Amino acid sequence: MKPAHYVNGVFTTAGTDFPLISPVDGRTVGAVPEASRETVDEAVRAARAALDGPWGATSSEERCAYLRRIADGIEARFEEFVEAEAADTGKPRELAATVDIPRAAGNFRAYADLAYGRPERAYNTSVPAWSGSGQALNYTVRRPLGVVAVISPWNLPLLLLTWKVAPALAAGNAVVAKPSEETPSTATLLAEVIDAAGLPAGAFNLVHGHGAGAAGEHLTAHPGVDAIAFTGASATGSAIMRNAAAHVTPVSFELGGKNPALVFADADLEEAVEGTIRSSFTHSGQICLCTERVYVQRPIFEAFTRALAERARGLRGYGPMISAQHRDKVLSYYRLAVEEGATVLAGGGVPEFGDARDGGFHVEPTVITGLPPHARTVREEVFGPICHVAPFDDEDEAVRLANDSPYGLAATVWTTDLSRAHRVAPRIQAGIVWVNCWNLRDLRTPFGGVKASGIGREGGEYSLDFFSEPVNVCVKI
Ligand code: NAD
Ligand code: 6OD
Repeated sequence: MKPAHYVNGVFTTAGTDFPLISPVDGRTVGAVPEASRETVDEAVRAARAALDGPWGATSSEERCAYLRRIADGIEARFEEFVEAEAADTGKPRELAATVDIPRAAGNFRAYADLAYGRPERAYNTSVPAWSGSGQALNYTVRRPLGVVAVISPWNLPLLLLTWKVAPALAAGNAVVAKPSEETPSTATLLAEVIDAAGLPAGAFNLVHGHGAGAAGEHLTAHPGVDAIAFTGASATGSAIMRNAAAHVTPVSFELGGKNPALVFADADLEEAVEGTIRSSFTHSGQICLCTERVYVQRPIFEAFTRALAERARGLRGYGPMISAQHRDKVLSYYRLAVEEGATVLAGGGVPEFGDARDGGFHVEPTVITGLPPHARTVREEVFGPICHVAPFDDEDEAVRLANDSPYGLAATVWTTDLSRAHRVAPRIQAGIVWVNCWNLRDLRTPFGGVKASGIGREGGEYSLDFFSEPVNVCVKI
């Protein structure tokens, strides 16, 4: 299947092709059309027309029914989605089959449930004598923002695309989506599912292409776009914000992280080690929620670090970095860590397979220690399978180290002391704190980050709020 744009209900491969490269073995496996400025314009015009046409006239019930049909459509083509996601990202098939694709369908179901019958507030208000006395009724309705641009990254391509598309559609917006240039396939399948679900033309549009100076920038700088929902790197967020400023376009940003794990001496050691292996190395560290800084209370520092490094050395079946460029960036941090004085306890290099995978973009799961808090490797997001382990003495120091970061997305706390968990969690400057678990998701909860990790919250009502505008109606009765 060749990735295609989907504009105004029509699939098109207009534009110059760029190669689609398999991260598993480095081979070119396809071609992707780069959307021109004209194609982006056309998509934005189609979205506007949909709002002025049948899509704009749909009721909340009708939109929720569409969302459920889309979820059914994803599930009906489950295997195709799994294959495409695993091929584009190189992630283990099992990960795509247990996380990415079920969550993509789950996003549509969750927002169908949340948007349907969403309560609206009403207030009885006394009318002052100068306005005629009596009562008034104030009630608040929410209306869609209009044309919403959705820009998503390559690490969880369909999960993160649908995480925004589902609530945007549920709230009645028309969407123009641009997935990452590295991972166009499941977005194209999604467009096919949406087409088959019978959404009015223009309600959902898809354009492929690059970011800076290309389709992504054309879209987010477009005067016809009423809001931008973006997931990706913090530096890209800044660039998008500069363009959005020209039209005061509202943004919701889910950005980078340098997430800490705090392991207290009273933690269940095995559980904390296994949990940190998962939080640092799932999808080879290419999840924004992954742990890259591990702080361990001194009495268990040696035992924890030894066990973590041993488990990391034994990891098998992990996937590659998404691209040669990203592999080179991750390896440059492996080298920088050593230059900065780190001791490498596990990994640090490139695995050898003796087969076609040697042409791919694999790096070893890596555990390092011995760096000061100001080292670049401890402060900058690597977005690969690496974590730095450092000791701490008490709770205050643990919190101070966790917060000593330009980022603030997620944190994990490992302790069997419930009081400590409740004391520490709210002191951590992050949008999400997991205690004795990691990446346990409930789609109704707020999701997002502080500092350089984002602007706003998505998830549940938070997404529906972002993708709609409250309008208060005051009726004198
Ligand atoms: P990226 O910022 O390079 O790209 C993300 C998307 O933005 C892509 O679709 C890209 O084409 C587009 N883009 C790039 N430059 C643009 C520009 N100037 N204008 C408009 N669009 C532009 O990110 P990536 O490399 O795809 O993903 C990795 C990054 O994403 C990491 O920093 C990671 O932490 C972050 N991330 C954050 C979350 C979260 O929920 N907070 C989730 C996943 C990934
Ligand atoms: O689980 C989610 O809803 C979510 N937004 C995950 C983000 C992961 C980042 O890579």
